[in-house]
Amino acid sequence: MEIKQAEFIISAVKREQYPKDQLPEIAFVGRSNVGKSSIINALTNRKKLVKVSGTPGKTRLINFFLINDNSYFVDLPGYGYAKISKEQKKDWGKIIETYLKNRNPLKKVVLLLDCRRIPNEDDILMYNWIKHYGYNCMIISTKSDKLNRSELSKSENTIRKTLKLQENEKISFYSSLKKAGTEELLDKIFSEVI
Ligand SMILES: Nc1nc2c(ncn2[C@@H]2O[C@H](COP(=O)(O)OP(=O)(O)O)[C@@H](O)[C@H]2O)c(=O)[nH]1
Ligand SMILES: [Mg+2]
Repeated sequence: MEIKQAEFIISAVKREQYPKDQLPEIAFVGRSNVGKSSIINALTNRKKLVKVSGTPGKTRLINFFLINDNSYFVDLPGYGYAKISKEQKKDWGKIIETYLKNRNPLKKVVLLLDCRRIPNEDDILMYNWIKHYGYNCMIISTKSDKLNRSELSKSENTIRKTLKLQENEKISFYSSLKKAGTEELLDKIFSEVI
């Protein structure tokens, strides 16, 4: 699959600002600096649809992008930035929870994990949250250009073990730098969505 059109629609703070047209949504979430902005740009084949590496932890908004006029990519605020206050962390939780609760158009949550890092407590929590709310979770391990084949295989095992994945839960590896396998990855992202 190919993305021919990608258009920024709104940065939402409140539920009332979410799109009301009921088109299926695919949400992206992950630790700050995991490469979330980069992958959305790579998948949509746009250099600056989303700003890359602005001040981490500052985005408190949920950004909606209309894709091919038939679905949305939803950019959820990144978590785990060390320098934010407890108050800000609470805000983050509220923003994510408000979105995840009863979001009928949400068809899949893409959890991004850096292939060079062991998933931490926040990642595990996020994964369990997605499952708790009953959403289809897809895991993409980012920045795969940073590791060789055997290191990637090791990284896969670590992720599987840490998140206690079932055998049928797959991990996709991707590099927003190299962009190899973009169409195949998009096929997987959109499978069972539209
Ligand atoms: N080598 C490499 N660097 C990447 C890749 N994706 C993102 N980065 C870098 O990682 C940093 C954080 O990326 P960004 O997309 O802003 O992450 P975000 O905070 O999750 O939105 C930036 O310096 C990017 O250039 C990738 O696939 N390969
Ligand atoms: Mg970002």
